[in-house]
Amino acid sequence: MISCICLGPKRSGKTHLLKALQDNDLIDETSYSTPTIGTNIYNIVFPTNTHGEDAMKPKPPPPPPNEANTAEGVGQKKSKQLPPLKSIRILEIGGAMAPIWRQYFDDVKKLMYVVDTSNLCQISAAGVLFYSILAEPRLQKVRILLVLSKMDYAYRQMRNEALLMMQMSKLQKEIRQKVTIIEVSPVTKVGFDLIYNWLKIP
Ligand SMILES: Nc1nc2c(ncn2[C@@H]2O[C@H](COP(=O)(O)OP(=O)(O)OP(=O)(O)O)[C@@H](O)[C@H]2O)c(=O)[nH]1
Ligand SMILES: [Mg+2]
Repeated sequence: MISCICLGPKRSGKTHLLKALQDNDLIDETSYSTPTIGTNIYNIVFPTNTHGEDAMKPKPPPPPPNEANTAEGVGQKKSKQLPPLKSIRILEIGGAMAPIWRQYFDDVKKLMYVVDTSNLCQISAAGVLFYSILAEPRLQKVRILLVLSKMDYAYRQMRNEALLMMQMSKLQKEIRQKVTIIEVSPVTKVGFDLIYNWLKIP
C-alpha cells in the first residue's frame, strides 16, 4: 500500500523530482521528463549519509521537552518514538489527472504538492488547487509538503513571491494541516536533504 502521494499541476516537475530522489545521478540539466498520463510509482531508498541538515548538525542530546521543529510541527512530535523510515514508496499522479486526484485520497499519510516557481501563469491557479486538496476531509490529518520546484531557473519566482501569489498566509489560516515548505531543484539537488528528512518521518 502506498501512503505517500505526489500531486501538482501539469509540468510542475513531479516526475523530474521523484526520479532524482530515487536516483541522484539520473537527472541533470540535459534531462527531460514526459508528461505522466496516469500514475508512476517511485521507490526511494534514503541515502545513509546525506550532506545536509542531518550530517551537519551536531547530534542533539536527548530531545528537550519543549523543542519543537518549526518546519515539521506537531505531527512529528507524536511519531518521535518510531525510528525514521529507510525507504518510501511514492505515487505520482499526473497533473492531467487532477479532476480525479481525489480517487487516490484514501489511506494517504503524506502528501507532496509540487508547484513550478518558473511558471508565472500557473502559480496562482496552483494555490487554488492546493487549497481544494487541503480542504478534503480525508486529508485533514495528513502530513503536507509544499515543494517549490525548478529553483535552478534564473527567472523563477523567489520563495516569498511564490507564496504570496499562492496566497499561502491566507490559506494557512483556513486549513488545519501544518504545511512544510521546501525549495527544490532536481538539477542542482538543492533542498534534497530537507526532502529526504521530511520523507523519513514515520
Ligand atoms: N531546469 C529544470 N527543469 C525542470 C525541473 N523540473 C522539471 N523540469 C522540466 O519540466 C518538465 C516537466 O517536468 P515533469 O517532471 O515531467 O512535470 P510533472 O509535474 O511530472 O508533469 P505531469 O506528469 O504532466 O503532471 C521536464 O521535462 C523538465 O524538462 C527543474 O527543477 N529544473
Ligand atoms: Mg509527471
